[in-house]
Amino acid sequence: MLAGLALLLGLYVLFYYNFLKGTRCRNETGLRGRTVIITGGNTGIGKATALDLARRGARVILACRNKVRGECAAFDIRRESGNNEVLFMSLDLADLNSVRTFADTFLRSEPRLDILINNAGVIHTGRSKDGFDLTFQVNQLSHFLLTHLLLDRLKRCTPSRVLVVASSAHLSGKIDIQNIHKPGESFLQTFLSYCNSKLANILTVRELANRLKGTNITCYAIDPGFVRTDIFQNFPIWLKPFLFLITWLICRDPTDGAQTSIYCATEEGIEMFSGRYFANCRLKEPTPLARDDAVAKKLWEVSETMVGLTAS
Ligand SMILES: NC(=O)c1ccc[n+]([C@@H]2O[C@H](COP(=O)([O-])OP(=O)(O)OC[C@H]3O[C@@H](n4cnc5c(N)ncnc54)[C@H](OP(=O)(O)O)[C@@H]3O)[C@@H](O)[C@H]2O)c1
Ligand SMILES: *[C@@H]1O[C@H](CO)[C@@H](O)[C@H](O)[C@H]1NC(C)=O
Ligand SMILES: CC(=O)N[C@H]1CO[C@H](CO)[C@@H](O)[C@@H]1O
Repeated sequence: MLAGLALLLGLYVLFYYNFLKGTRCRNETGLRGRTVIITGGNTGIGKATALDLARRGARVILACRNKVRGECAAFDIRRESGNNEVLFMSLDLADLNSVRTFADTFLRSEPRLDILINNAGVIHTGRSKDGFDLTFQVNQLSHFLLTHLLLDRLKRCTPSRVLVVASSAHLSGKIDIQNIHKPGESFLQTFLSYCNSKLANILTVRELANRLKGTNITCYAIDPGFVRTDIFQNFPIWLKPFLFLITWLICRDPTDGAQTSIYCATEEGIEMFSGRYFANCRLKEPTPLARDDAVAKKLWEVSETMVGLTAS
């Protein structure tokens, strides 16, 4: 009995280190003089990413919705990295006006932007200030607008990069242009909306890369793996025991979950893979749907209309 348990534990440890923990970004690229924006940088994968980039000497802007949580995280990261250039700026992705205000404030106060990391994400039922499905707006639409508003600054600071933290949840996503933005009511609808938003993230990166050909701005979509973070906090209570088990058995910690973001932000020589999807610090093929250029283009156009960049 005891020997059996020990064997199981041993197998689990082997399995964890070989398959679940993921790959470390081994690069030592320094980022002194570079400015990074990371949305949702106050916790989870975003905070772990921000800490690593701060250690490399970057000036790091944590774009977060909550001032207290944002300032606390900036304080932690300054202390742990020894880098004083880590600061909070207010950004609520559930409100397109807040996205515009953030971009204005940033562009007026910061001369550079080298790396934009669209990291924040939620799985939350409800409707945004602008009337869209909350999950879809936070994860996709607001980041789409944010990227658009900051593009000129990225152009002035080439070579520069845009990263979008997507997910393997895109496997269950679909792009139904007529309905994708409509608020869902049940948890299941919200979960599917999350999957759709992550598929939309990958398609947006694909289309962005096409539009940015020849500019020396490159972009990458990222699958961080299963990571132990607050993202599951809005799941229904009856799912919590199951989730608890899953998170402790198969999830990596946020530092391990941040490695592919760090890789795509710092690795030299990946520019030719602009527009592609990365997992475990390597290229990965997403589903065929996520590689459909016609859908990517259509989604881009409707996203422009939804965020008010073109008249409908
Ligand atoms: N964890 C996983 O297993 C997993 C797997 C695949 C992909 N991902 C992706 O990884 C990214 C980071 O997620 P995480 O796992 O680190 O989750 P997390 O710990 O819940 O962090 C999410 C971040 O997004 C922020 N955020 C939420 N709503 C926002 C809004 N309206 N405006 C601005 N910021 C907002 C949160 O701010 P508050 O602290 O104020 O809530 C938090 O900083 C997400 O895009 C997620 O989809 C995660
Ligand atoms: C892009 O970078 C290359 C190599 O540094 C440079 O030769 C080229 O002029 C740049 N192109 C633009 C549009 O900045
Ligand atoms: C420490 C380390 O592994 N650095 C690597 C960073 O990336 C470059 C280019 O891919 C490699 O040549 C370095 O060895």
